[in-house]
Amino acid sequence: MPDIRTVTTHCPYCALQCGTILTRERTGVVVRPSDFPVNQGGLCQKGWTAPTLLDTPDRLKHPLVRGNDGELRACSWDAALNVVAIGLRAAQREHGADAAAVFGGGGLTNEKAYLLGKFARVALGTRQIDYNGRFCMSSAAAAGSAAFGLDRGLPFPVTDLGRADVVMLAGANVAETMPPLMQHLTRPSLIVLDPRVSATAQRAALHLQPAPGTDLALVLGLLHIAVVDGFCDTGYVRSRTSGFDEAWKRAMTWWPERVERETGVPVADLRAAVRMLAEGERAYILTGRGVEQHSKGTDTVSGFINLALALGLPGIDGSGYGCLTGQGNGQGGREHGQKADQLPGYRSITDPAARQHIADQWGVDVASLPGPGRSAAELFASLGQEDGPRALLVFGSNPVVSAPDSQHVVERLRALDLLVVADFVPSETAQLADVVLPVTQWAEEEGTVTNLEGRVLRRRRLRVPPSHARSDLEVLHGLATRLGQPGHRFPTGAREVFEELRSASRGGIADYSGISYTRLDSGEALHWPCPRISRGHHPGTPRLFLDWFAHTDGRARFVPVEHRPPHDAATHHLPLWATTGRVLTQYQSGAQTRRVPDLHAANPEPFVEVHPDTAERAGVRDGQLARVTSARGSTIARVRVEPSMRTDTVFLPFHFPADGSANLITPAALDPRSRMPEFKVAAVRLDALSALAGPKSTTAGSSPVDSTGQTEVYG
Ligand SMILES: Nc1nc2c(c(=O)[nH]1)N[C@H]1C(S)=C(S)[C@@H](COP(=O)(O)OP(=O)(O)OC[C@H]3O[C@@H](n4cnc5c(=O)[nH]c(N)nc54)[C@H](O)[C@@H]3O)O[C@H]1N2
Ligand SMILES: Nc1nc2c(c(=O)[nH]1)N[C@H]1C(S)=C(S)[C@@H](COP(=O)(O)OP(=O)(O)OC[C@H]3O[C@@H](n4cnc5c(=O)[nH]c(N)nc54)[C@H](O)[C@@H]3O)O[C@H]1N2
Ligand code: SF4
Ligand SMILES: [Mo]
Repeated sequence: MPDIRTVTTHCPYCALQCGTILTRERTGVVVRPSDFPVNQGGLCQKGWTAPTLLDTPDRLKHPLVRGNDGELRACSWDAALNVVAIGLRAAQREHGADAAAVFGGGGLTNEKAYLLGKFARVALGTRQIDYNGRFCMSSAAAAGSAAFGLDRGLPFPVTDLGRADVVMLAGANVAETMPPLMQHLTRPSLIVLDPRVSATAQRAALHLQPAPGTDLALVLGLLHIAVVDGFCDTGYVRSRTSGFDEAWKRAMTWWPERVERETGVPVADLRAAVRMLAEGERAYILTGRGVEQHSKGTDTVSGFINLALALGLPGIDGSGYGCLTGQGNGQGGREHGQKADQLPGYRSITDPAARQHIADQWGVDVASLPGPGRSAAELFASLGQEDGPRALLVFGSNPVVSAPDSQHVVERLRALDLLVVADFVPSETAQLADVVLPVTQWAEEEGTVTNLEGRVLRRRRLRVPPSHARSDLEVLHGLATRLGQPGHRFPTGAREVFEELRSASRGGIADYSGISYTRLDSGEALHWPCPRISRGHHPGTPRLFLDWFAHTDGRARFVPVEHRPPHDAATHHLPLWATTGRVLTQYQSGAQTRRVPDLHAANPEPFVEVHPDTAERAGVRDGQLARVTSARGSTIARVRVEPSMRTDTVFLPFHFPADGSANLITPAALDPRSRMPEFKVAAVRLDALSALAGPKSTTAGSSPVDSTGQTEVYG
């Protein structure tokens, strides 16, 4: 394995995938930004400090197996993989194929995501595989597919935003979550929709500050104003869309004064937002988790797409709608088959032609391919239950901290016969595991990821991994062969896996068949779809929808949507809304960034942002510890009194574990179509910690329910 001095690669964290150059110096690995159009020489603090994690003192160095005494102990790879294979087979022998389950992540490379899906369907023959992207952009994906016939976060390059006159950021705090993106947002006027005066809202020309969970009413109101005030692009609607009348019927009753009452946003601001979007020559509407992570997230995104269609934005060069994908490979991670209902190439696992194509690719009988499994939250809720899995493999997620109603998730994980976690640090989930498998990190392996603009990028190896770490691909190979699979079916080389992936994706929605490591290594900017063609090379598709949308009639579809309240109701006992999100220096469950001293020092503990009047009413002071309690349980956080907060809303970051975890209070109420949990609204009470007695947290009311009581299949 070559040990190289310098490589050009990409940041291990978010979907922006800033370009970086890594160098091995005597002092360790050093990072600097590369000349990549997305970050244009910029990196956020997470990017600058990313190499620190490579040599973090508590990095996992040996496989660990839990002994009869309950202690995790180092052992050989052979021994650990044998324990896993025997445990998986025992569970399946006794309880059927679906007794083994797999949970993946949107941080995994395309190659890993692909091989993980193949491993679940072929080596385990289980239906039960899903991934943390279900918690991330599943609502936007479902709404995007319904409207446009395919789901690619941004159907245009990020650099297009720099030419815009106006950009609406609906529930996205990019100044903290994708800081280098702000370089592309200096020219356009920003309209920000956020219940908080976020770092991004501070840069906005217009900030709408709705109550959490009211965005659907808000956007129905914006559509209402657009139509009534004559801003609807009727020519575009007639020639490029279908379904306007039904969508308009719902928006008709959302007159501005009603919207103001529901959302708290003044009518004048609603009108100003529509006027700015309509009068800008080039305009974009972008959604983030703030509007998507709700039990009505899919409908809310449909509402924003309806507004964009009425204004004639999507599929026009210089304008559009997009969803800001979150994780490093949040886009590619949702295309290659680690979703419960999906086969590679963004194919549906229930489509007979898709099943046949993939079965042929994999050299297996089509009848052996399982059908769709449970979505993430439903999978967690079923673990160890009568009809649920008894064994779970986790690759690239830390659900003990990041899943909704997490206390209940911990109980379910504890009920398993076998929990296996592959990670490079002892995450909170790894600490619960029966077997922990130490894997290599981004700078120690090859692969590809697909960034938020659908551009496929090469991650490159800089250095040799620690001697006992194996790559996820090697782990899957080791397990598959122990489960009786021929070794060649589970290659360990990223390039080989990519060759298989591109062939499997051929003819699918996300077609990578024209992309190769050779083309990527020569510096080509390749956005999917990029099919293999008989003569020459397909150039890839940086801008989608310019001529057609991906439905068979080539039109985009309005989807009729109606507002509904959140799962929780505010009561005398739980009078406030809690919403959750991110801070600049911590990433996700914090498993990685809490181990980077410079990042952790900037935000070392859980906090809750509270308006001064709300704090006073609750009897809490700035800097004090407070307990935030919902119907699920309670969490402890330090009070930050913040005059710009709404008086009915508090905000907590979700990056912290144990009794400071925000997900102790979030509901596992699910969107009926995307199965997205309601991370962004919980009814809560705030109390000074000292004034409290009684149980630390409760776990009542825990099985996931969708907000409408429906159980239809998700998108
Ligand atoms: N620093 C940092 N950067 C990250 C990540 C990280 O963990 N840390 N994670 C990455 C990932 S995976 C993702 S998905 C992205 C997420 O990126 P964002 O979507 O920007 O992140 P959030 O902070 O979850 O939510 C954005 C904003 O939504 C607001 N919000 C809360 N409730 C509501 C509501 O009901 N309506 C509206 N309109 N707004 C609401 C919050 O106040 C918050 O400011 O970030 C990526 N980048
Ligand atoms: N309350 C609340 N909860 C939320 C959200 C919210 O806004 N509010 N946001 C949700 C969103 S958008 C997301 S994306 C999720 C994310 O939440 P998680 O799924 O928990 O994401 P991470 O913390 O990134 O966990 C990744 C884990 O995998 C490890 N890892 C990283 N790369 C690899 C790899 O290549 N291989 C292996 N084997 N392991 C790897 C890391 O060390 C880490 O332990 O959280 C969700 N939870
Ligand atoms: S913005 Fe995202 S990709 Fe860029 S340096 Fe920061 S974490 Fe890395
Ligand atoms: Mo995410």
